[in-house]
This record gives sequence, C-alpha cells and structure tokens, in this order.
Amino acid sequence: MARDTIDSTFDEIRSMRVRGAGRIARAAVSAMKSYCESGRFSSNREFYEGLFAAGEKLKEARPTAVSLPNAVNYVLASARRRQSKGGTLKGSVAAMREVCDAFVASSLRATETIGEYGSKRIQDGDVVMTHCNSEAVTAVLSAAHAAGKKFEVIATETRPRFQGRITASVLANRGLDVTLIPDSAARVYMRKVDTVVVGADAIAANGAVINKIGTSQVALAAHETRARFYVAAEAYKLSPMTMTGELVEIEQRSPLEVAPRAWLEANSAVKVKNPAFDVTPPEYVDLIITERGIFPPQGIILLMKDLYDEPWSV
Ligand code: RUB
Repeated sequence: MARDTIDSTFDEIRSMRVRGAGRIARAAVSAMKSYCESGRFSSNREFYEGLFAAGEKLKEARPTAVSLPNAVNYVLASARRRQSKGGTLKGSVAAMREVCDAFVASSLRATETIGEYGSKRIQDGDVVMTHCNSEAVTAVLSAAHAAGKKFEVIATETRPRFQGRITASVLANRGLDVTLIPDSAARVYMRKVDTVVVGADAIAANGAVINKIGTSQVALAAHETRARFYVAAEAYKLSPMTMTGELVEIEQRSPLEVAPRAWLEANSAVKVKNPAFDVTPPEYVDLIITERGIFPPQGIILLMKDLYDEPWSV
C-alpha cells in the first residue's frame, strides 16, 4: 500500500491531477506520511531507507516548483537527525508522522497568513489582475473580499491548461467580481489595472520569480502602465540552491497540451515548444508577500539566508 501511495502521488503530481506549488508540496509530504503508516518495514533501518527512497522519488515528479524538494527535504532532514539518535521503530514512525503533519499544518497556516498580509495591499476600487491559479493569490483576494473591500478581479485564462478558469470560478463562487480574459488581452486590460498579484513556483536569490508561463509578459505590461506587481508565496518557495548560483529548471511539457494529436500529425514539420514556467526579473516585481513578512525582491536574500544558512547542504 505504501509504495502504491508514493507511486500514485508521483503520478498525480506529474500528470498535474494535483498541481500548484503548495498543493504538490503537501501531497508529497502526505504520501510520505502514508508510507510511515504502511507498516511495510520491520526495522528502523528499513523504515528510514524506505522513507529516503520515497522522498527521492517524489522530488522527481516535477522539476520547477522548489516547494516540492524543499518540503521533502524538510522531512528527510528531520529523518536523518532522528535516525542518528536511534530509538525504537515505533518511536521513529510516530516522530516522522508528526513531522509530516507539522509540515502540512504549517503550509496551510502560511497561506492563510499571506492572505491576511496581502489583503491589506488591496484597496477599495482597485482592479486586480492575476495569472494562473495560485492558492496564495486566492487567499489574498478572498481575505480582502472578506474584509469588505470592493474591487474587481481580472483573471487571465492561462493557456495551454486554462488554470485561470479555476481561479475565476473559485473567486466567483466566493462572491468576488471576476472577469476571465484571454492571455493575449492582458496588455489591453492592464490600462485599468492597479495591482497584479501572482503566485510563485520558485523565487531565486536575486528576487527573480519563477511562475506559470506568461507571468513575465503580464509583469512587462504592468511595468509599462506602472501597475503594482506583487508576488504571494510561502517561504518554502524560496530556492536555496540559487544562492550558490544554480538556475531553476524550467519544465517542458507535451506538445499535446498545445495542439491536438491530429493537427500535430498533419503538421509534423512544425516544431512545438511548451515551457510551463517563465522567469520574471526582479526589476518587474514590487513586493514579495510571504508569511514571514513582505520583502522587496532585492531583500528576499535576507529571508533565504535566515532559512538556509548552508544551501549546499540541502
Ligand atoms: C501553477 C502556478 C502557480 C504556482 C503558485 O502551475 O504556476 O502560480 O504554483 O501556486 P501548475 P500556489 O498549474 O503548472 O502547477 O500559490 O497554489 O502554490
């Protein structure tokens, strides 16, 4: 059963049945908790070996959202510490279950706190644009709405997988005033936008933001009209490896997300590219809203140093 949960969670993340940086982090850690509960080990050594293998596999499910390795590494680092202390198998299992639960609870709390902090940045009468579907962003907008602020939301549809439709329907169901537009209309509508809020899959040490493909175009349009550009992201979206100069890998997805098989076959001379994420340079970002405070992009390195004093050991 345990292996199955790891495998099925891996498949769910890879195929995007579970998607969004925060959700995939929690799904991976929940699968590790299921492994702990599976009883498929008869010694401490076997238990930890299985847990390390499960974590390593889950980290490979999708390459860009750093929330995934950060979450798994959080559990594995704690497993390594615990393993070095020895103790009974029962004690190890209970301790690791607790670590998994603590991660999931803190992730949910973080999103709520971001909602609270971010909502203060939305003013009555604002027009707010968002791109893709981010729990951190919907938390900000929902909290502002719950606080009685009157504002309008414009959601880009977010091709090729249309996550913007999820955002639009979630917000409309919560009573917000929301309009869905094609991605290509972002610049036209930017003229009336006061604030853009997007999520992040990873944030680099220099404050660059890696998020759904198209985010950087929205940022460029926001820069042109001087709309504020905010990023709502939990601290576990900060990429420690970028502190040592590593680049964030951008996931390339199937051409079948861009055009149907029949068209691709009829036009086999056409090359198709489908990058899932892009990089918005820090110059286009005004603020990064985290549960640990609000930072200008140039200041995010301070939070990173606080969280990962030895990034090469992660
Ligand atoms: C989702 C996406 C989201 C971030 C942040 O991409 O780019 O903006 O993951 O989301 P995909 P959250 O649909 O390819 O996973 O705030 O929910 O973590």
